[in-house]
Amino acid sequence: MKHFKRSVLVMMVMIAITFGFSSFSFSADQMVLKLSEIHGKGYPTELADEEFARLVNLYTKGQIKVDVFPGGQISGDEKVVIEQVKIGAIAIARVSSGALGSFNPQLNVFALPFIFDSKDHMWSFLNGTAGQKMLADLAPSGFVGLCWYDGGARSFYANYPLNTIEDLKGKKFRVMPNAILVKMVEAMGASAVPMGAGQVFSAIQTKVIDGAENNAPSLISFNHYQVAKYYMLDEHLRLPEVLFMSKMVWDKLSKDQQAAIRKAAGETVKFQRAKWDAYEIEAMNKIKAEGQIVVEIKDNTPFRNAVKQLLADESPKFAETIKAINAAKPKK
Ligand code: BDP
Repeated sequence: MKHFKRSVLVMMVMIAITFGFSSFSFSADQMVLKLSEIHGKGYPTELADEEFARLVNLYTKGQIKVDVFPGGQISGDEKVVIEQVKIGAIAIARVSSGALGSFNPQLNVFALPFIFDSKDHMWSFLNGTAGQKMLADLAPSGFVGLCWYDGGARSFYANYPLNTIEDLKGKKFRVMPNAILVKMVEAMGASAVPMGAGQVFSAIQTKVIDGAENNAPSLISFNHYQVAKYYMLDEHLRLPEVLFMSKMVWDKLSKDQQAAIRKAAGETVKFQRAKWDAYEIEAMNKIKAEGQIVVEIKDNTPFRNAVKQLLADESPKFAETIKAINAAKPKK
């Protein structure tokens, strides 16, 4: 008996060595896949991750269990998480396309300010052929794109009053590590400081930076509203969120398991969008109730003008996609 136990153990260790990854583990007939999420429990993308996990378990009849690690437990820096997914150390992640763009340049079209007119415009593109093809085109970078989620619109916030674009001049704003986002902030007159989301709170608190840019739900999620009291709604970016998988891990699954994962992911999109729409309003109300000064920018022409040259320089790299984005504009 003892010997039997030992040989089973040896076999399991050998399997682990053969696969060489901690992104998944096996029990008798179950594979466990790790999913990294920067937001905490209850955030719209985290709820979607949990729903995805439930559906994967259901559709694979328990063969695959997805373990969600929320709240940046694996890393508060999505760049680090993406690197881990690339080498198969983490099986699945939900990140911002702004972070993933540094690994798969086609995604940087979303880092171009004011590329979408509205939420409807973004979704009409993402759900269309060109938007879905972008998920498939993650493959050469070592990823399998599963689905898009809503990430709302991003605006600037700071620890000093923000009312117009002029107020950005000479100040330091955090961006995700992405060359286009750096250029965007510079075009608007400020200096850009790329860093992972996990460092932003203390960077604002210690005045290493003056502010950052994000959607209202993230200001709550990361507690940034506590250290940056001024929020200027210029809505310069709509960066979709993306759920994706390590191609190295994907390639080890059976065709049926792959199909089950795709089906599960596809079914969480509506779920996430509904959670997002409700939480976007709730988060904005909470921020205001907590005393944050929120300024609506009624006419964002000065912001659009500031990035005209940047768009002229960068757009040719994404000509085909931009054509599809323009064609997806909902008819007025
Ligand atoms: C939030 C995204 C999150 C990013 C974060 C950021 O949901 O995935 O990590 O922005 O700015 O909106 O880094």
